[in-house]
Amino acid sequence: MKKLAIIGMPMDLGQMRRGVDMGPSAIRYAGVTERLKELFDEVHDKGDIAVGRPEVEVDPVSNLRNLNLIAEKTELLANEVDKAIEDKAFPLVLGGDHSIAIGTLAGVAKHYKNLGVIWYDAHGDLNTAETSPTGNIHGMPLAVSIGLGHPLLTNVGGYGPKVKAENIVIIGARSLDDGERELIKKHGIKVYTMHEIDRLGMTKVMEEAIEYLSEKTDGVHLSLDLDGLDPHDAPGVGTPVIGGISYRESHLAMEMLAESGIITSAEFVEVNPILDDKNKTASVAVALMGSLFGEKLL
Ligand code: HAR
Ligand code: MN
Ligand code: MN
Ligand code: MN
Repeated sequence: MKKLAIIGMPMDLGQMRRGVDMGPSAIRYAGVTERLKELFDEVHDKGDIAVGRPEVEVDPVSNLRNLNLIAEKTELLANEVDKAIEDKAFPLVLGGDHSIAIGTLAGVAKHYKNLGVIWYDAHGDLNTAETSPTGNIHGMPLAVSIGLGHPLLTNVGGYGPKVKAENIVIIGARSLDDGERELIKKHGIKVYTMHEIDRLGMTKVMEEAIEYLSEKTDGVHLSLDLDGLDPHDAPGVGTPVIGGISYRESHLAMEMLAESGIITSAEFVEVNPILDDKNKTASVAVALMGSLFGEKLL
């Protein structure tokens, strides 16, 4: 019995470009439910988490923009994700900027002793208030997941850390801040930058990543930031970085994950329809979800 729970997280508080809160609508408009209905016995769209339209918090001292709001809203997401898993459904979260991963992981990780994470992204999202050049929390969720950052964020869900650094694989990185580089070295986080993807090819990268994670984890969360793709293929994102992963390579990566059977939860984030070209990025997200869940060409 394969059951899918789709959860929308319309939150844009983790960065400063408005519009990414419309990501879940754009992905639904691109036909997510219809597409995935073919691949599951049951697909339930749980609607959106009630983020509302809160006034943005201004706290010039902390270098953590919207800290309290993000802690509060991601807690709501964590509860919904937790419920989906208890209901034996695969949780698929639609973002929203990447700060929503704080909530997704809080809901997922309590169900696994040794959760693995694939972080498909141009960025490391490993900043803390001390290292962040922007104060934007969407640049911090992976650090938060390993217990680094403000306690209001690391304790979402009432526990932490969520993930061990050695259970993380970052794929597609090409824009890392100095503090993030240091942290990657210090914690031995496995990273396939664009250099390794060019050099080894996506097939080898995914084979290695899958082998690395399946040896030691009891579940793997895929956190896919659409800016991991090249802006030519995914233009509707707030922080595009040229030289990214192609649409085809991304399909291949998703198909290999489908074949491996290791993925137990997923989120697709940073889709901003205001910055997009005729909903292209949302459509790309839906096509990749198709491959992730086992869609075949023939
Ligand atoms: N590293 C930069 C920062 O911390 C930019 C982060 C951009 N993040 C995302 N998520 N779009 O990957 O602000
Ligand atoms: Mn990201
Ligand atoms: Mn990113
Ligand atoms: Mn395909």
